[in-house]
Amino acid sequence: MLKGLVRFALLAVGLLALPSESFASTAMLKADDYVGISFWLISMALVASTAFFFLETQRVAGKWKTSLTVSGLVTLVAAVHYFYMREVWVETGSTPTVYRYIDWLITVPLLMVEFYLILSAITKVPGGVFWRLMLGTLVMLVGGYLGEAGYVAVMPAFIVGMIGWAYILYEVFLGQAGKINASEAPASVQSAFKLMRLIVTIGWAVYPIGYFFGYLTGQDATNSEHALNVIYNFADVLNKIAFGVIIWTAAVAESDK
Ligand SMILES: *C/C=C(C)/C=C/C=C(C)/C=C/C1=C(C)CCCC1(C)C
Repeated sequence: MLKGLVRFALLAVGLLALPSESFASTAMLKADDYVGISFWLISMALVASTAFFFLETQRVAGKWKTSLTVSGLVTLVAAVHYFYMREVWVETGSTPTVYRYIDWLITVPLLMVEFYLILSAITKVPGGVFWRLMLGTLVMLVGGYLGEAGYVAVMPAFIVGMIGWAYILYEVFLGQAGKINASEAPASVQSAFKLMRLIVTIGWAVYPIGYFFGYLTGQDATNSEHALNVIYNFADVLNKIAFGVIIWTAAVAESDK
């Protein structure tokens, strides 16, 4: 079972390398294209993280394996999207909004599942917690997409997105998820939960900042697109890779007891 998992992880990572190979023949990354380079670097970091999280599932206690697997899925899904996003950027010089949002639509719910899983590893958690986190995620992302894709004016779309995010924050700080953590979780889970919460507050705040610099400063289009992509890319390192590492830390600490 474990050997199978490892083989799967290695195969997945190997397959991931393929699309970037075939793309390389059609577009070259220029040495001064720092946005393109950031797409490239993060693609590689995501691939490496995926291998790491999958392999480390062998090391932790059973109830933690799912959390680490989900972390690996987040970085796997993002890595594939990053290959495509880099391609769009290098070939056309424009923002890969559709790929970005498809990625978020898959990975943000998976990150929300992590909150649920990390609490479920230590106690029984009502399903409502999960569904409320999903609802907030959908409102946030649909709002943002409608604005970025030009279906709705950027400001009202931004406000709708902010409302969805605020709802998620409410749930993890003051709602049921927060309460369960405070009353029932052991110290190491509490500290992981608090760190994850901090990421959803401070780490996620980087995205609306990116949106602001991308659409709301009145700067010329090229500057705005560069800012938007660099800021979003930086945010993904924090919120996908660092988030997974935090879960890994809690899982290892709890498993070694
Ligand atoms: C791995 C990808 C992640 C964690 C993406 C998170 C995205 C957000 C937190 C986006 C938030 C936004 C707002 C809060 C306001 C409207 C614009 C968005 C969608 C950029």
